[in-house]
Amino acid sequence: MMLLAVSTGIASCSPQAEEAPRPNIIFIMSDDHAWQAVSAYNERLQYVAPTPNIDRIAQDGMRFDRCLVTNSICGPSRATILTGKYSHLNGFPANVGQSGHFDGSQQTFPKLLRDAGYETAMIGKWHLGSDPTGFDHWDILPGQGHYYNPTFINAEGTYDVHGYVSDIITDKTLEWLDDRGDNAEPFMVMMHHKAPHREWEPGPKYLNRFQGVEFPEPFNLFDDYSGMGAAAREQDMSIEVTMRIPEDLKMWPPDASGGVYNRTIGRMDQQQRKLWDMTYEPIREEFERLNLQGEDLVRWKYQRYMYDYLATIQSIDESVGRILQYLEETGMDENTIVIYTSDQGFYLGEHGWFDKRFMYEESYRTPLVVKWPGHIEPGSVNKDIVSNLDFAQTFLDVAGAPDPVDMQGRSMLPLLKRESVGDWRTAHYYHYYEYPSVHSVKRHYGIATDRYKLMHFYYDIDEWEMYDLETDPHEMQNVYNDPSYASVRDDLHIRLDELREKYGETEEDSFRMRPVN
Ligand code: SGN
Ligand code: CA
Repeated sequence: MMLLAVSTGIASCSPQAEEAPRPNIIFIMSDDHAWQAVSAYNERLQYVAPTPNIDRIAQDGMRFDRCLVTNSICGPSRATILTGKYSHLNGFPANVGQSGHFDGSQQTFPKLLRDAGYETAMIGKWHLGSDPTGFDHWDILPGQGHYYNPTFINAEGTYDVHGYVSDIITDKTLEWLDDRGDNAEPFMVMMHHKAPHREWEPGPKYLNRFQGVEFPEPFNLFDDYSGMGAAAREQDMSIEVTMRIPEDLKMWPPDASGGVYNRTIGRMDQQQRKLWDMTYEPIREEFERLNLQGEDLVRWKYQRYMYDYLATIQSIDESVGRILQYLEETGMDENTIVIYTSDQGFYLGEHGWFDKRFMYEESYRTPLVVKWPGHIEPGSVNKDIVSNLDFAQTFLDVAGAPDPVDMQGRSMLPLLKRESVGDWRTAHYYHYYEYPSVHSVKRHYGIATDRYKLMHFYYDIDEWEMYDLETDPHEMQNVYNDPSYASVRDDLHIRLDELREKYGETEEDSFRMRPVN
């Protein structure tokens, strides 16, 4: 049996001689990395844009096939991860305005790990509006951060670093690990990447990675939403309408300046800009010559989108590879648990979309792979419904720290060890609040089981949608009013009410927890 030193506080944290030392935790998270864009989840990707290092975590450990988020957007996901609580309790329902300011005085898992004798660090994208708390060391990007020559903030102040953001975040993490030297305390480091967030700017090394590659289109790229509800029709996140050609697809005219240009490629030095132009100028010239319209234009935009998005992920995969290599070279890999995930999923052209927010599977589900030698069976796959709500309690359990009574998730450690768990959750609760706001996805909450999904777009339209993932895995046909599903629907309603009650959420919360400016 594996022994974990159970610590009750800093004073008692030194492990007994016969006990295994408590494991280190490396928690790698990227921003908007769709599970469809991890080749461990998507075989088709093996041939066009593989992610061998992320896949290696799955091969050496466990792949979770149904990790669902509580609220599919950046800050809210991060607040849930830190607190182990739903948005209505952690006070961070939406990215915008005052709602986008995390109350750092509340209980978080890094604070509890620190109390238990762990050294804690947070490096990279934070996006919670307030300074990090509970960390011995933090070095973060302000807000969304920049891809090229990014600004960082740490306890001493604000400064710029020359280079590409994913490489810099990795360098900083490796430096922090190196600087610890022989420190006997276990550590927990959060290496949180900005990529592959919009506007998907690839690093110099991967600018040409996908030249000549044709990416397979999703079959519902031209979805007309006839089987879905008003929320799907009225969003503002389509490749066709919303995706901007110069800003998102790098088709800037040579004399471009101002706005998005300044905050993105306008930050590059001459050498970086030269490499960039060598890639994009020929594409832009061809685009002007082709003068595409209608579906041809959407197809072209989709190809450009995939080229850039997947190229930013190549840098993420390289980063993961560097961390794994470092762990192996130092022998630390034996006693370190490595987690790779994203703050939520993302649309890669499914339903004609990019972005996230909806409870449909592409953005609701997030990648999750975990390795821990000797504890997780290599190549194992878990199909239970787990959630970013569970991360905090999992980390605490792995560290042997007590499980706080007020967290709302559950430790995944028994699942990682493949112990039989008879009463694991069979349904998951979701709630998205950020409307009106960018991308115009209407507020909704809902319940998902292994087979069904029931969603309520409650605010300003009051519409229900229900999907049968077994017969309709791409969620094209709302069956809420289909009489043959009446009993399933009634049962889902009951279970949804039960979950709302369990998590302490009321109808009033739904309306109260809105984006506040
Ligand atoms: C920005 C993006 C949006 C994105 C939000 C939230 N626009 O506003 O496309 O949905 O961030 O993203 S951009 O023009 O600035 O790229 S999140 O990951 O932070 O939630
Ligand atoms: Ca995000």
